Amino acid sequence: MSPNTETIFSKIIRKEIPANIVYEDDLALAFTDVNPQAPVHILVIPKKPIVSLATAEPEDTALLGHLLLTVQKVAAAAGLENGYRVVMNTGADGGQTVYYLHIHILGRRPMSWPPG
Ligand code: DGP
Repeated sequence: MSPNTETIFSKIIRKEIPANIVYEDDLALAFTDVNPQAPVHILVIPKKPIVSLATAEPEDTALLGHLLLTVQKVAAAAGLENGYRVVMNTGADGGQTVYYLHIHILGRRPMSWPPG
């Protein structure tokens, strides 16, 4: 485990700081974003510390698939039957600010393309 995976999200996993957790299982956690960019804005993270998509390893293949199916489950539970956007900001140019792999689920407003 790289020491730079110790972020605010690690503290949320350990329940050391509060978060509005909407889903949890052995491998993943989902909670609402503190700075929502849409009426529904949820983050899905692995419990295994991974810095970003760019540093995920082949051994994380099943975990990454699990995270995407967690997105599907969480989005359905949030009532996003009309669709939603899934975003993984990766690295500096990708706009990543928290260096702990996370998937944004954004919903309940029309999305534009290209993203900013
Ligand atoms: P990104 O730019 O992709 O690294 O997005 C990080 C997101 O994390 C950003 O939308 C705000 C959210 N965030 C940062 N700190 C906290 C926190 O302490 N609690 C919650 N719930 N969300 C946080």
